[in-house]
Amino acid sequence: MKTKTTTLLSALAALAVAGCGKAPETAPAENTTQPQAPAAAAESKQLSIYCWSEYIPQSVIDEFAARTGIKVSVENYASNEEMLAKLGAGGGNYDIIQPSEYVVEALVKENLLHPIDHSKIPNLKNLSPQFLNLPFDPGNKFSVPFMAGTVGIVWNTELITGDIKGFSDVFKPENKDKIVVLDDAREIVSWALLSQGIPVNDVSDGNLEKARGVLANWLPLVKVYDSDSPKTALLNGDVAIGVVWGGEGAILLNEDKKFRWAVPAEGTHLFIDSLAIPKDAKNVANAEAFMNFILQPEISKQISDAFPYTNPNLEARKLLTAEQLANPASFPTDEEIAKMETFKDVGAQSSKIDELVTSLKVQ
Ligand code: N2P
Repeated sequence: MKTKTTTLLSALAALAVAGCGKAPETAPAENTTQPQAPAAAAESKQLSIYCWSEYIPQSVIDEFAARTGIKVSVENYASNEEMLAKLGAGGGNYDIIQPSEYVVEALVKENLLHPIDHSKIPNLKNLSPQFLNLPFDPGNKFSVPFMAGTVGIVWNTELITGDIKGFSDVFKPENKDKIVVLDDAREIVSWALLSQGIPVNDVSDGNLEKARGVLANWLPLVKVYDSDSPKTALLNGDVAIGVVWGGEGAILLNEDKKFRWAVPAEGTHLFIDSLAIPKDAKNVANAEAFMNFILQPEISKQISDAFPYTNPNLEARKLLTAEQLANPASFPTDEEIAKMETFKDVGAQSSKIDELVTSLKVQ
């Protein structure tokens, strides 16, 4: 379990002060549309990636390194807030980060991202228009969609017998100490808001108080908080039901027929996680080469094979099996998606969201 000591807002403020005075040392751009061509990085053969855990397979990193001669270092985080805290503390010197939609929005507002040269990323054409040009980054000037996905409920039918439709079926007294949830304050608060019919971005003080009332009952029932690998507690029988990332649910469904998945009836989060380049990145051309690389259909398919989220790459989807495409935790239906919400940057309220969950977790 991770303890968050820095909120989204304070991390952004620290990042604005610490991070971005330096001019980026962009490698000279190579005028090529060849997806496998290395970046022309005469002075640098390095790429430093800071990404979510269990999201970019090592085989994909190794293949990029082998094809380009670029040495790649990878570090992982378990939440957007953890990533921002590290950047804000001056750690890293990363060339690529992997923020969710509301964090792209916040980083763009604070002028903390490097614009992306679309001429270096011809494989952008493979992406579904559904995931491009969204309000958090109009024109995708600063972000390239990596994976989308949802948060849903997965349960072990050998241990949970009743029908599960929504959050109210998970957080019931009889499920005490049988529940795993994501260790992510913004997610947890969104479930409580949705249970009250409140849209996930309406985080006024009054609505957060309503969420507090709900979570004061829910969180004492939770046994495990885990954003890295919530499937583990379900697989080893430590818990019976969870609210987890879609890709984690999809792996469980593939693993054992005893697991079942539901998109919460109250509504849920549709996340869009993108690749972005911090403003002070040293290896911009290499970062753009990596973005173009992962958008190749065969590479993107490898990512889906390992981490079965909602792949926004339509050419890659053509390479997936019917079974992969039919996994309800990987690919929600259009009808389900229509009921989901993306998160927006909520400014100063983000600290209150973190504090709310932290205070209830420690009780
Ligand atoms: C991958 C985590 C998914 C991130 N392990 C959800 N925003």
